[in-house]
Amino acid sequence: MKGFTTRAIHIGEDPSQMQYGDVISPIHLSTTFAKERIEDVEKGYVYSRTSNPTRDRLEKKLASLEGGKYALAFSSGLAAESTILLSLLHKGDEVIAFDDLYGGTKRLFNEVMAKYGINFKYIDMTQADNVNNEITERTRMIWIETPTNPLLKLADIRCISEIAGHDIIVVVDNTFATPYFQRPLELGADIVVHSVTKYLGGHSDVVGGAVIVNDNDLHEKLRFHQNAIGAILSPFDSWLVMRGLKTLSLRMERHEYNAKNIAKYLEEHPNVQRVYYPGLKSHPQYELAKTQMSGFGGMLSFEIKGGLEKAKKFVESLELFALAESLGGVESLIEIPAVMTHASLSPNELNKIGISNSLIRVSVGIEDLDDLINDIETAFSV
Ligand code: P1T
Repeated sequence: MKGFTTRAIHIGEDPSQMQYGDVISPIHLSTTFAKERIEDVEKGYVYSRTSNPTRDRLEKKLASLEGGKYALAFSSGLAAESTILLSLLHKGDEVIAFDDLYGGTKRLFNEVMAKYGINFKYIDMTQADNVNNEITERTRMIWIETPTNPLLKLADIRCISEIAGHDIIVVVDNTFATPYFQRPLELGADIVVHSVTKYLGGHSDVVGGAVIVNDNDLHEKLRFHQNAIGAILSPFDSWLVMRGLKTLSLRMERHEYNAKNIAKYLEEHPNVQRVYYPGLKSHPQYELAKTQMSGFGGMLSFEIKGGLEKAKKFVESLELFALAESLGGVESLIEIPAVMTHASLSPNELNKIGISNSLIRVSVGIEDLDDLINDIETAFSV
């Protein structure tokens, strides 16, 4: 098999398959595809919700990068998540989920899916044994984010997949690590889900989601529901993600280099209480990070001394780090989860998970490291 970057560039872009020998695949905007006579067998495409040549090519690229057989592209990460849940769960089923998850994922679980009789149990998955203790005869799915958003906790994918066995579906949200640094299917997970909006798109210009699987039966169910529910990625957005993926490996190397250095810098800073980054030796799961991931990624969080007021002042004083939700673009972003990305959680829940008012989350971009550190240094002194 060819290397990761070669596949990221070439899969789905074969000039010999293109009408004019295009080196990059064109955008197929047609919503429908004609045939000559009623009884003609279609040329593979009928209607673009069901399948579309541009989306197909993106799906092939995504499958290859995650080491999966099949990928499906959706209009957002949450659309991908909703389709997984609606395809595979029934009333009365139970999902065991990591207690530290993107706030919007928890909102989908608690405020949408719970209405249809699906039960969600949240646990600390940093200890795989905790999963074992929670499994009942109603458990159908285990939902993992690793590293988590926003506390960068890890779950041991291999160990939890072994605990789950054949009957419980293990889903891993691989948004933070990306397939460049972590491939959950190779570690035994059944389904990988992504917010493509983040590193895979990589340029903060497309909202999208993806699901990747190996199993034929799971794929059939998901493919049916992708069409039946209809939350698909548009041809133009599919094309943008294909373009973004070609530089994923280069971007991730630089994101990681910058994040590692900023994490070390923050760890030494007198205004900082604590830094959360899986690539720091002080991270409680540093050893797991080294074996499960081939790199530590570009996301980090830290507690600033001085509470919410100081946190607000700091994030508002930065020049290069945009004060914004989302992550994974080439530009650096910063936010306060308790009042932004995770504001849909109650103060009680935030407290229980360990998301304080002075927690700041950073999506470290690929700018010049010195400029980023100078910007942080200036904001600390304001
Ligand atoms: O925003 P959307 O493309 O629908 O993806 C949802 C989602 C799923 N999983 C993870 C780990 C995520 O971080 C997200 C979206 N997160 C943000 C918008 C954020 O700022 O954290």
